[in-house]
Amino acid sequence: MIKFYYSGAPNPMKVALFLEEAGLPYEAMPVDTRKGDQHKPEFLAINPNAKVPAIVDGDAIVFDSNAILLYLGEKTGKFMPPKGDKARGELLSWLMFVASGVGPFSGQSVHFRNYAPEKIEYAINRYMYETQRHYAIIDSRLAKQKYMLGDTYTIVDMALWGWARLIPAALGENFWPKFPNLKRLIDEISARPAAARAIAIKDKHKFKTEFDDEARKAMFRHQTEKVA
Ligand SMILES: N[C@@H](CCC(=O)N[C@@H](CS)C(=O)NCC(=O)O)C(=O)O
Repeated sequence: MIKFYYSGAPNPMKVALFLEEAGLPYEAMPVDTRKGDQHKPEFLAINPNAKVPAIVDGDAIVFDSNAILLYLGEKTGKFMPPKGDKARGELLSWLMFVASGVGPFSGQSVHFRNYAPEKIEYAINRYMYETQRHYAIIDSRLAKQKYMLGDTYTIVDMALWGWARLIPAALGENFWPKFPNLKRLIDEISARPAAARAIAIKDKHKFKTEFDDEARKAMFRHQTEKVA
């Protein structure tokens, strides 16, 4: 059975959505990143990058949310676009666009808006600018088609859902009306029973909720180690 190392954060939730949508049997393995579980040797042996999600599937170890989606999509044949070079090209392009653009910029935007000890206007503006620029590209694509790859709900939509449902944290409450087509897709996915089950996984485990010094030390290690 697949072991799914996770927390309730956006990247693990993409994988939780796939596992629930596909009906794959899995064992949820909590990694409490606010307590520093991600730095324990037993987890580093699975993901040397000390982040969730990761999966162990027999002798295969896969980390990084979008890599896991691709691995599971290829393994099961589910939530993948129709076969063919054109569809494969689109799949890889948009999956990497979400992996290298939407995710990191949204994450940094959330960080500088909500967690950085000082409000640095330059950083906030840069990350908000890039985040909304990425979502605007997606929104105009979704004005012309139902899902990211056309008529079929795929792993790219799941990857997008992980971060886009947190647009209020990354950009602010007043940004949703700027992306009506993206909102339509995220609302549709969030209304799926599998999404509700994915979000509820974390209720089976006791995760730390306070964001205190211990959490800051575990998740923002740059605050205690100067490299510049
Ligand atoms: N590129 C990775 C990023 C993973 C990542 O940043 N995970 C966050 C949760 S969304 C995490 O583990 N944070 C804990 C930490 O940074 O210590 C992916 O897509 O899986």
